[in-house]
Amino acid sequence: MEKAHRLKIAVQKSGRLAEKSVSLLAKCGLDFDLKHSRLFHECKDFPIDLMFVRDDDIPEYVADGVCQLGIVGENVLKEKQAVKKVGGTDAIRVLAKLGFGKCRLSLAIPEESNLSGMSDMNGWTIATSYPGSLKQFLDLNKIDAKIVELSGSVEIAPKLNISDAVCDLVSTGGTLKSNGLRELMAIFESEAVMIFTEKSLSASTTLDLERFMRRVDGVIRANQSKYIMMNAPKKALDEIRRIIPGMEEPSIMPLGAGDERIAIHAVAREALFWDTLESLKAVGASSILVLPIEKIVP
Ligand code: PRT
Ligand code: ZN
Repeated sequence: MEKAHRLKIAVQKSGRLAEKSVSLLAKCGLDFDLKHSRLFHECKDFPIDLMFVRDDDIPEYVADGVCQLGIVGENVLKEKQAVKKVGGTDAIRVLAKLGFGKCRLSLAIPEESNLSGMSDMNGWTIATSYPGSLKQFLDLNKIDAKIVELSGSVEIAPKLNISDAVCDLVSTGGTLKSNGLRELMAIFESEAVMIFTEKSLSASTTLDLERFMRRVDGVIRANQSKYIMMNAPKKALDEIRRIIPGMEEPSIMPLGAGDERIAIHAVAREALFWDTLESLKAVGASSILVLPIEKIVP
């Protein structure tokens, strides 16, 4: 295979992952001119080209080495690998979980269905757009059910008497609920991932890839972290360290002439929820500020 001189990355053209994928690349400092409807969009200041495609085709483009990188839901990758329709998808590596497009592939049944155990599903019909993943699950759990493959609107299948149950992606659960279905269990969790193949990678594109992935890691770390500042009684410091999840060694400055109160500045590696901030207030912290972080370079 001919070696590429520039990296190519496949991204969903329109849909749930499209905007966040482009926004991730922009946060990595990549500047694309997206005004024209071309297949490839050249990045002006980094040797990488963007290719907009349907999400279902992304594993294939990467497996074939047409693109060395792609942003796709784990659910799509797992399904392609399960049905083995795309040769070479086993050689695809997941370089990073990207923290968006989160959902789960779940089994759901009509509210009124009685199910005392998984074995009750023997002989059932299950509608899904994920036949490969569902078959793996059924085989693993030794359930002998029939799979009906539908390309969309899976949630209406029980009402139409096409199936006894469904296996579909769920995020809020609203779609299942409004169709009278109840979620039984998740087969797997999914989020958008950066996938990669070393096919067609040259020595120079290997270096570009390392540079690109360092930027992606920096953006993911920053998205997961917050910068927190507060004033607090000095004696509450140990307590505060316990309250803030993943707090790194904070900067501590004395406040005023006495040494009873201090200012604390720190990076928190996990989400800071309201109850965390309320716990900080309860131990005497005040003027608490939580700020987003744009980039983290270790
Ligand atoms: O046109 P193209 O083929 O590129 O896009 P698509 O229509 O196949 O996919 P799209 O844009 O709908 O989804 C792209 C990816 O987003 C999926 O492959 C998942 O990785 C991810 N994702 C995250 C979801 C959901 N959440 C999601 N909720 N994909 C689909 N859904 C659907 C689900 O199928 C169901 O119909 O939303 C409904 C359930 O949502 P809730 O919130 O009611 O539970
Ligand atoms: Zn699709």
